[in-house]
Amino acid sequence: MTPLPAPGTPEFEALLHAMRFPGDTDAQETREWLDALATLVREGGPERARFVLGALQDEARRHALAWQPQRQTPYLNTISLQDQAPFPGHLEIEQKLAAIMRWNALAMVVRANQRQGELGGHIASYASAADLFEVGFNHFFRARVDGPGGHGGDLVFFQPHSAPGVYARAFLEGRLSEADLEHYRQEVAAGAERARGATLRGLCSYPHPWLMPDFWQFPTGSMGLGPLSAVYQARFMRYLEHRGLLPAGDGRASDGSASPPRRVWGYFGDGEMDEPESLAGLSLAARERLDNLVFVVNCNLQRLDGPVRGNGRIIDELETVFAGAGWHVIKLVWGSDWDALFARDHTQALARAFARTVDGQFQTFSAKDGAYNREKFFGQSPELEALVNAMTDDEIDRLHRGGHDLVKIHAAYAAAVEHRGAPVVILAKTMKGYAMGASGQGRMTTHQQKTLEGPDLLDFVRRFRLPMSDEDALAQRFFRPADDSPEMRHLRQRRATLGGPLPVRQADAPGLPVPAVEAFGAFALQAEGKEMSTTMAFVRLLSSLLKAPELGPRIVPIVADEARTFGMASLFRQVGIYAPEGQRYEPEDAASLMSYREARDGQILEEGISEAGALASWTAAATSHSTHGLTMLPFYIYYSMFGFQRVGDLIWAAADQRSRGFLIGATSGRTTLGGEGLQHQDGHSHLVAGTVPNCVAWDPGFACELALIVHHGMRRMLELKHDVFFYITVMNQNHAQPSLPAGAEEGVLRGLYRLPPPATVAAPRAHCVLVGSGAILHEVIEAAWWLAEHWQVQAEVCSATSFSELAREGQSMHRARVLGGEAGAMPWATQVLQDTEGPIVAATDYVRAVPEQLRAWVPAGRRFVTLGTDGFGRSDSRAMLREFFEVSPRHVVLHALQALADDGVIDTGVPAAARARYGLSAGPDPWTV
Ligand SMILES: Cc1ncc(C[n+]2csc(CCOP(=O)(O)OP(=O)(O)O)c2C)c(N)n1
Repeated sequence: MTPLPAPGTPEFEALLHAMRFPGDTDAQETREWLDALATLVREGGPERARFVLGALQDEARRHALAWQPQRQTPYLNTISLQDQAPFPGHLEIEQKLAAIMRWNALAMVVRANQRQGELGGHIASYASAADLFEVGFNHFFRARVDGPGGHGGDLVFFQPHSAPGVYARAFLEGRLSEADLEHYRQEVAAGAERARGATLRGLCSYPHPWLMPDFWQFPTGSMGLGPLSAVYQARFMRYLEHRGLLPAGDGRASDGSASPPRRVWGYFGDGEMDEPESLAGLSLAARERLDNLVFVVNCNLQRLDGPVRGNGRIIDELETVFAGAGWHVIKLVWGSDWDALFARDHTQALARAFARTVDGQFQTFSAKDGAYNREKFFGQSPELEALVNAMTDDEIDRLHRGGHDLVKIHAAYAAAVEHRGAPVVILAKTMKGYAMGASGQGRMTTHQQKTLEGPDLLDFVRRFRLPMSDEDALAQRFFRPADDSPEMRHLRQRRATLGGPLPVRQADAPGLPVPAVEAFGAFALQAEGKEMSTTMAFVRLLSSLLKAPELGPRIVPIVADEARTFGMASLFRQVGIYAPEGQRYEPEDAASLMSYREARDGQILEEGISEAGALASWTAAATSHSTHGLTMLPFYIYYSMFGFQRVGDLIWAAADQRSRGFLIGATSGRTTLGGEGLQHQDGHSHLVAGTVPNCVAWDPGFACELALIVHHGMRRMLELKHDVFFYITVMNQNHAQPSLPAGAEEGVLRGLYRLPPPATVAAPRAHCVLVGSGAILHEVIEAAWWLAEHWQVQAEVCSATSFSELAREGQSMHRARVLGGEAGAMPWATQVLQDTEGPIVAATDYVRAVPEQLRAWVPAGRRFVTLGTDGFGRSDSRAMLREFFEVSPRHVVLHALQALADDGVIDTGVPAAARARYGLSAGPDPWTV
C-alpha cells in the first residue's frame, strides 16, 4: 500500500482533486475557477456568491449549454456542526425518556400478542421514530391553550405504526393507565370490561379520532393520506387567517401578546412516500409558501417487505423531489459521533464511501455488528480504516444515525421552524427496529416482528440502562419512573411549557345559528311548477346561505375545476376565489358580472383538477370545529362519479375524523349525464355512501326536498353538533318543480313519503305503488300516468329521499327486537308502505342494490320489484339511456303490470299486451353488454 502524501502538500491536494473530480481534463483551470468562487464567498459573502452563481447560470443558458444545477447534495447533514443550534434540553434525561417510551411501546405490543397471537402490532417503526417524536414533544409541539396569550395548538400527524409510542408517552403523562395499555388493540374486550364497571379504555391500532375522540386528531393508517391531508390542513389554516377568521400566524396572538406561529407537523415513512397522494400536495405547499408546514420523513430505509430503495438512496431521491417542488430540504443523516470522524477525514473518504453505498447495503450495515462494519464499510480503503483505528467494535456499532441523535434532531427542527417562505422537509436517517437486538434491527422481517427473545429484552434494558430487574424485563412489565423522579419532572415541565399534553382532540367549538329554511329555501319550498334542476336549486340555496349574517362567512364552497359545469360562476364575483397572493392580473372577463375574481380573502376553494386535493380541503374545513375550535361548513360539489369511487379512502378518513359538512354529488346517476358515457356516469356512489357509518346519503328528486335536507343537515351538524356529514346527489335535468306537499316534511327527512297521486283512475282494475328517487322519480311519475291512462291501474308514487337511512332505521329496530331491547315502533318504510295497496316497484338511477335496501322493510306479503342501472354507462341522450337501462316509464309500467299478474290480480295477458304495445322484448341484459 503506497503511503498517503502528507496533508497540505501539493501532492496531497492533487490526489484530493482527482478523487473529487474524476475525469477532470484540466485540473489547473478547474482549480482557478474554484479558487475564484472561494474568494468571492470569503470577500463578498454568501449573498454575493449566490448572486454571481445565478448570473453564471443565466450566462450558461445564453450559451445553450443545457446545464442545470444538481438538486442532490452530498450524503451529509445539511446543517453543519458550526451552524447547529445548541441543545436547550437535558440530554441525558431526554435520552432516558426516549428509552422508556421505546420500552413501554414494545412491551405493549409483545404483551398483546402473548395474550392473543392474532392481534398484530408493530415495534420496529416506532423504534426508528422514537427520537424524532420525542424532540418534537419536548421542544416543539405546542398544545392548544385558550385565553389571552394562548395558542391555537400545533397539528401533528403521527406515523400510524408508531401509535404505541404515542400511547407510551400518554401513559407516563398519566393520561392512559396501565390497564389501558394492556388493552392495546383490544377495544371490544375493553368495552365489555367497562360495561362491567372497570375504568379502562381500549387503544386502537392506529390513530383513529372515531375510536378515541378525545385523543387522536388525524387518521394516518392509510399510507399517503397523511401527507396529503397535512398539506391541506396547513393551507386551510392560512385560509382562515387570510379571511380574518383566525389570528394571523405571524407570532402574535389575538390579544397582541407574543405567540409562536401555529404549525402542522407531519411524520411519515420513507416507504409511504411512494404513494401518489404523498407527493400530490407538494407543489401546492410550495406555491402557497406554506412555511407553517414541516414534514419529517423517517428514512429507516425499509418498508414492509424490504428496502425502500435497495439499489439507490431514498434520501437523495426525496431530496430531489422535494427540492424540485420548491421545498426547503434538511438532510439529517449522521449523528454527533460521526462529527469527529468527518473532522479527521481530510481526504473526504467518508463522503466518497457514502456516495458508493446504496440503501440495501446500509440496511445490512445496520443489521450487522461493529466488526462487520469495520471490515465491510471502513475496510474499503486505508483512509477509512484509519478513521476508526482507535475505536472498538462496540463503539463502531453504536455510531448513531442522525435520526437517533436528539441534538442533531433538535438542530434540524430549530432550523425548520426558522425557515420562511417555503415548507420544510427533514429527511431523517434512522434504523428500522433500532435497538431491537440481533433478531430485529435492520432485519428484512422486522416490520412485522411482534416479539422479542429474552436475551434481546435484557440487552435492550442494559443498553438503555433502564432501572429494571431481569425478571421485570423478561415479563415485559411496563415501566413508569416515580412521580418525583427527574425524568417525570422534566417530562411534565416540558409539556407544561408547551401548553399541555398532545395529541388531544377537542370538540367544544361553539355551533352556528341555522337560518329557517324559509329564509333561504322559499323559492324551492313554493316552487309552484317552476322549471329548474336540483343542481340549479342547490346553487341558489348556497348563494343565499352565503349571505346569512353569521353562517355565511363560515361556509366554504369547494370545487375541483367544475364550478362552471354546475352553474356556480356567479359565486366567483360574489365571494371570490381564495388566492393568497390576491389577483396579480386583469382577468380576461373583468367587465363581466361573473368575472373570475381571485382574492386573498376569497371564500371559494378552487382546487383545480384534483379531487383528492378538494376532498382534503373539505376535510380540513369539516374538522375545523375540532382542530381550530372554529365551526366551518364546507360544501364540496363535484361529478359524483369522481367522489366515492375516486377518493373513497379519503372520504373514509374524513368520516373517521368526524367531519361535518356537505358532499354534493352532482350529475349523479347513470342516465342524467347524457353524452358523457362510461367514465362519468355514476350508478353506485349511493351504494358506497351507505357503507360509511356516519355518512347520511340523500337522493332528492325535487328542489323542495333538497332545501329541507340541506336545512336538516345544518341543524344536525351546526346546532346539534352530530358527527355526521351529508352526501346529497343533485341532477342537471330541468323539471317543473312542485311545491312541498303539505305534511311531507317528516317523510322527506326520514327517507320516504307519498306524493299526491299523479293521476286518479275512476274505477281501477288494480292498485300498485311506484317508488322512485332522484332522476328516476320523474320517470316513475310519468309511469303512474301511463298506468292510469293505458291500463286503468291506480298507481301511488312514493319519493325515496334516502334508501340507506330507511335501511339503517329498519336494521336498528330489527336488531333491538331480536336482542330483546326496546321494541320501538315500526320502521318508517313499513309504516309508509303499509298504508298503500298492491305490489311495489322501486326504480332508481343506481344499481339495483340501492333500492334493494328497502326489501326487508316492505310490509309482509307485498311483492317488491327493483329496477336499476347495473352495467357500464353509455353516451347517448337521457331518454335513450333510460330505455337502455330499462328505467324509462314503459319499463316501469311493464314491471308493475307483471307484478300484478304474478300476484294474480290481473290476467297474465296484460303484461304481454304491454310488451306488444310498447315494443319491448328480451335482449341481452344491459349489465352484460
Ligand atoms: C394504503 C396502504 N397500503 C398499504 C398499507 C400497509 N402497510 C402498512 S405499513 C407499510 C410499510 C410502511 O413503510 P414505511 O412507510 O417505510 O414506514 P416504516 O414502518 O418503515 O417506518 C405498509 C405497506 C397501508 N397501511 N396503507
